[in-house]
Amino acid sequence: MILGKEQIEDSNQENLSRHKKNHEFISDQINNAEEVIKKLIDFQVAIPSWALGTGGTRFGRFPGGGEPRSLEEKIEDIGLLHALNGSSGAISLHIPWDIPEDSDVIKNLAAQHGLRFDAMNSNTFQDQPDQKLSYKFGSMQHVDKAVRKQAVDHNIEVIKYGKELGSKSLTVWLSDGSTFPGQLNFRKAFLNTLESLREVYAALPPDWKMFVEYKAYEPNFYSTTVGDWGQSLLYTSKLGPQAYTLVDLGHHLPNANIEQIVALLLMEGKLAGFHFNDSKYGDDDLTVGSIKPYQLFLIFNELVEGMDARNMNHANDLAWMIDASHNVKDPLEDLLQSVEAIMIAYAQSLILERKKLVEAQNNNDVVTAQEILQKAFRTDVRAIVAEARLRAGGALNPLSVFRNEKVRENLIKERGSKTTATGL
Ligand SMILES: [Mn+2]
Repeated sequence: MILGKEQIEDSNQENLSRHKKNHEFISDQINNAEEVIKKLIDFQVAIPSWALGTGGTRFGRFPGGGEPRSLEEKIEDIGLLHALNGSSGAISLHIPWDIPEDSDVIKNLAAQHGLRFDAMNSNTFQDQPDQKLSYKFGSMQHVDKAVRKQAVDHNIEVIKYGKELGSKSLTVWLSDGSTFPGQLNFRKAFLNTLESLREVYAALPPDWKMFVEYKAYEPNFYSTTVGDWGQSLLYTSKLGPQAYTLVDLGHHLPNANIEQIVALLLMEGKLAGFHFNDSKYGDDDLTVGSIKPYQLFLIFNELVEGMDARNMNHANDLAWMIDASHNVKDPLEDLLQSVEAIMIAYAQSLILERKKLVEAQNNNDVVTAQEILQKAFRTDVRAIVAEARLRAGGALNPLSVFRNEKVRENLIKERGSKTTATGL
C-alpha cells in the first residue's frame, strides 16, 4: 500500500486552521521557532526492520495481521511511516533476518520511498537452521576458536551486504555472557571478544563506523561480556577511531543516569548514537516516551549541548534509531508514537535557554537551573513538531491519517491476516 499525497493533504486541510493557531501561539513564546523547525525537518530516525511485526515475549506471540512477509514489504511499511511523518527516512537491517537477494533492486525500492540504509546489525545471539556451530555459550567470547571465527565471518558478511546497500556502519550487539557464577573466566571472555572484534574491525571499509552496543543483562543473567558503557568504551578505545559506543536506553540497570553517560561519551568523541525505547522495569521494548519522557528530554538536553560543544551536525553525526518491540499495539502506530516522542524531546532541548542555564550553573543557582530545564520540558512544542512535518510533506496528525485511511486493514487485505514478519 502506498499513501497518496492527496490523502495526506486532504487530512491536513481539515486540521489546518486549528494547527495555525497553535503554531502561532507557540512561535510567539520562543525566539528560535524557525531554526527549531529546520533542525526538526533534517532529523531522521531510522526504523529497524525487525520492529514492523508484533514482537513476541518468551511466553508467546500474537501477530496482528498484515505483517510484512519480505524485505520489500518491510521497506513499504517504513515508506508509509515516512510519508506520514517525514522523519522516518532510514532503515536499519538485521542479518540474516533480512538478507537482500538483489541489493540494487532493494536499494532502488528504498530510494523510491525516500529511505537510506542506516546501521547494519549482525546476529550471533541465535542459531540459524543451517549453522555449523552453536552460539549457546556465546559467540565472540566463546572458548572454542572455531565458534569465534564463525561469528567474525558472519559480521564480515554483514559488512558486505551493507556496502552493497550504501550503509556506513555496523552495530554489534552480543548476548555473550554467563548465567551462573563460575561458568566463565571474565578476563578470558573479554580478551576473546576483543580479539574477535579486532578481526571484524580490520574488515571495516575506511569510511565505516563500528558500534559496540552494551546491555546489562538478558539473555544472560549473571554476567554480560559487554555489560555497560565502561566495558564498551574499553573495547572501542582499544579497537581504534572507527569504533564507537552505542547507547540503548533499555540496556541499563534501573535508575542509571543515562544522560551523564551520554555527556561523557560525547566528550570523548566515542558516542555512536542511540537505540531509543522506554521501560518501566528492566526491558528494552516499550514505546519511546511512554514511561519516562523527562528522562528522554534530559538525554536530548545533553545530546544537543554536547554535540554543539563539538560542532557536530545533529542530523548526521550520530546514528538515531528506534529499537523496541512488544506485544500489544499495531507496530506501525507504535512507531509513529515513538518518532513523535523523539521529535518532541529534541524540540524541547532546542528551545532550552542554554546561556541562562550556563549562568545559573556558574552561580550555583540550583533553583534557576531546574526552572530552566523544566520550563523547556513543560512547553507544549507539539505544534512546532507538526509544522515541521507539514513542511516536510507529512501529515499534521499521522495517527489519524493511518486510521482514517485504514492502512492496517489494507495491509491485511494485501498480505493476509496470518503473516509473521521475521525478527524478534
Ligand atoms: Mn538495541
